Amino acid sequence: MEGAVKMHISNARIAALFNKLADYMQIREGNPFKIRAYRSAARTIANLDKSLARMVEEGADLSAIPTIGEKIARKIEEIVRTGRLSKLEKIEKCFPPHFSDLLAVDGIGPKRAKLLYEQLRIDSVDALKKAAQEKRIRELKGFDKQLEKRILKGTVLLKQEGKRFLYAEAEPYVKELLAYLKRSKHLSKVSIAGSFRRKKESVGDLDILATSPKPKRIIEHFVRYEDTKAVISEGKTKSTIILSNDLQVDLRCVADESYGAALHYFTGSKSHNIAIRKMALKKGLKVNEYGIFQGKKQIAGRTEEEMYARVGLCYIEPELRENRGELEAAKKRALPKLVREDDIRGDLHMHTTYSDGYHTIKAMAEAAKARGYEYIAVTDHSKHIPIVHGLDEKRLRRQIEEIERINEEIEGITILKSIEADILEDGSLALPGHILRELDLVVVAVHDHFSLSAKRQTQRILKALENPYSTILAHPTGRLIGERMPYDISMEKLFEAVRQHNCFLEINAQPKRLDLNDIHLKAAKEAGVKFAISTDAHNTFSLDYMRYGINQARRGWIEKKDVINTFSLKKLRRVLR
Ligand code: DGT
Ligand code: CA
Ligand code: CA
Repeated sequence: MEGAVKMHISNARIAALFNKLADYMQIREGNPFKIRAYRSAARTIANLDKSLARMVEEGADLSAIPTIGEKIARKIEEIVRTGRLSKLEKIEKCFPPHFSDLLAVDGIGPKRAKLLYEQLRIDSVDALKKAAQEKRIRELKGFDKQLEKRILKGTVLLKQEGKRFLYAEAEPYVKELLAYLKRSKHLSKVSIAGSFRRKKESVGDLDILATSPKPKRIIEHFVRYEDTKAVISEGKTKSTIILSNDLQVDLRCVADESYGAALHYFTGSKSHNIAIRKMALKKGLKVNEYGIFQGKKQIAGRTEEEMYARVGLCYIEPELRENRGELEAAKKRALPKLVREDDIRGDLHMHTTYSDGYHTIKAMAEAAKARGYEYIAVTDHSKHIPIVHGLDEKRLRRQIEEIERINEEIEGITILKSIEADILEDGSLALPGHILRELDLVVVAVHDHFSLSAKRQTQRILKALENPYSTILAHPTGRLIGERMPYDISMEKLFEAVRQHNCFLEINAQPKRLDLNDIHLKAAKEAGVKFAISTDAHNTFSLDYMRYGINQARRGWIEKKDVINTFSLKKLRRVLR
């Protein structure tokens, strides 16, 4: 539904090329420093919040990015301009055509790939599978029966490098798995851990923690889960399975007296854990997944609260455990009181049959009322984007009249008149002031021209916020998780302008958007910005996306008082003035 976008090579693709180059160089026993440099560059690139393609277009100095030197910068430019990396192509020519596929098999790294090729002439995944079935791999130096089994499994189940699942995609599996595990009579306690418990927007895999007097029985039950595609490992207290959709699930069983310690350990994040451990060490305490120890004596571990208390901290919510200042705040008893789903009194971004929504205004209002809301804003698209059947002035006037009529009839909820007005390329809005002034609020949004330079994109959005009728900037960075990078804008200038013009930033709750993200949210809050958490629902069901917006807000340290749709209608109207 978005306008024409220039296709950019993604950062993920660039990172993959460097990793592949490093793999090949490792097989050929190339310079280990260079190999390490390519790998660390790949890691940086994959985590970069800015499109390298766009930076190259703008002539930015890539070597200013940490871990990216002059030479790598030039290679990135080559990839962006030609789509290819000649150094990789040259080295690839020295190998059979499907050789690099071997590296996507669980258990095979560059060293083993080299050995398999030299000793057994294995040059493809098919050849590898055949050799494993014929039990020829176990004979090789450094290989054994166990590894051969693992490799055979791996050939059926190729690693999907870097594939992550949206939180919302993983959510139904978490529910089902926990319910399934609870059906075992040997289970005492169970909890999801890992990035899912921290409510991260995407998860690499699922981590589940259980306690039981008979862990072996729990594992046996776990590996029989019916949606399982492969059992990767099945130990006495640990097991890993792959679900039919390729989602990996790690299960860990511990004793009851270690439940809190293990839950804390497996919830992470890794860098939060490391920071806690360091802090404890200064007090002469040792922290691990079994508990907190003073010498040999366990002094905590049964609950997470106890773990935090023992190192001198109050309880830290999982969403905050990213080592972004939560330890310091917990020490000072200054942690934020995070916003909750039941603080929400209304939803300020949704579509109806007037544009590209599926349900009528009335149906959306009834559904919102059923969720206990006091108000909603109807924000159909403006006419600018053709596909979404946006409103022109005439149709918006008709909608305004219909909303006024419904508000007369309906009890217990108020429909606010609004629009999702397009921000045009020059920063003006798609509808004129004399109609916008009749609305209760105006949501403004960018839906095209994503690749403007940072300077022009920032000016464009700032100009839109200067419009006296603008209220909320929807999905402020335009990113689509895993699909489209955020557009290039100066966040500092944005935050400043939002405050200056008494506007608000949206936390768009669509699972793929979650825009602003957690890091920007914290920075925006520190800059004094207030927010609206909105679902951008296109039907009554997706009003339930609110919880994803709440998750992201909590990860960004956002409190109830920072969110305007926690206000009563009266107070909301006051801040909208
Ligand atoms: P993901 O799966 O990539 O979305 O992220 P996480 O955070 O779920 O990471 P995962 O599944 O690799 O590990 C689960 C937790 O286990 C992690 O959040 C913290 C803990 N953990 C894993 N490796 C280490 C480690 O090397 N040191 C420490 N302290 N903790 C670790
Ligand atoms: Ca995980
Ligand atoms: Ca894991």
